[in-house]
Amino acid sequence: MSEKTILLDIADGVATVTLNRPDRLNSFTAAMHEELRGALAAVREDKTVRCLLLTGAGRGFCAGQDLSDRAVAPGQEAPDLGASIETNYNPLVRTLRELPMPVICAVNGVAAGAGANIALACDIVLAARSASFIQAFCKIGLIPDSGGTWTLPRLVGHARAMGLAMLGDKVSAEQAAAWGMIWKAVDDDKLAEEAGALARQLATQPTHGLALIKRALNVSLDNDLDSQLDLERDLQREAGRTRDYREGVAAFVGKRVPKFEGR
Ligand code: T3D
Repeated sequence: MSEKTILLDIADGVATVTLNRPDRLNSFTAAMHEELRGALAAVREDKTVRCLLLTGAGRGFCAGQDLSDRAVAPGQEAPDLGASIETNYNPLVRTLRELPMPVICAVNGVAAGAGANIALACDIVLAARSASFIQAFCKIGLIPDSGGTWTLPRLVGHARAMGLAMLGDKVSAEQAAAWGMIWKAVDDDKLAEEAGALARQLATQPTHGLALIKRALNVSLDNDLDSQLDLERDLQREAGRTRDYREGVAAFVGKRVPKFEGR
């Protein structure tokens, strides 16, 4: 029987999803996309899950699309990459951005092409010091996808986004952290431990409130101040009606540690 290309483990309120084609640097096939969709749907359904942790097996995080079935013989029609993006990559990025819980990415090694931009679509990105990010698309005549042309300028500014997209240079984890592309770089042998601890900690926090923070920040750079103030008012109204808000205030006033339920 063939090995699963996606591993899903749920414990302590954390769903850990591992991309699992290490011999191909976890590059995506259509079957792997399908398995990932199934895993993320299970995560969304499971009411015990309050944080998602995404990582890769082996020495790479993800090398984007598996190019082995993209080679086209002379005279043969090229595959419809738009269809691939529409079916696979765009829904994945939308799911990560919209999942109503924190999504942590532990980038354990090279993240190239769509692999880089899927990592950058996550809410908090930790990377092993030996990991790197490569906008590899330009080297094969493509453009950054999986939200890269939207995410990169917002994270690193227009000049760096343009340089990265056109040159396809490798950005080290340290450089990515210094540029504000990711949350932080950590020692290789500490990545799993640190990302796991962070995920478990977030899974004890007010999940609904964190999901509202995510919603507000994900649209803020596209809103004017008035619209964002209105949004904050509406989301704060919603946050103020959660049990976790009541618990947070009660715990503060009672000088005790809060016990959040995620609703
Ligand atoms: O097509 C569509 O659906 C549209 C969507 C496109 C989205 C995209 O992601 S397009 C961009 C695709 N990705 C790339 O262009 C990156 C290709 N890979 C690389 O440039 C390099 O592998 C890396 C820089 C990522 C890592 O280099 P290195 O030297 O550390 O490893 P390696 O030796 O190149 O790779 C190890 C193995 O993985 C190797 O196989 P082998 O020789 O051991 O049998 C290599 O062929 C394989 N591998 C790496 N990336 C891919 C891959 N096999 C298939 N597809 C890959 N993307």
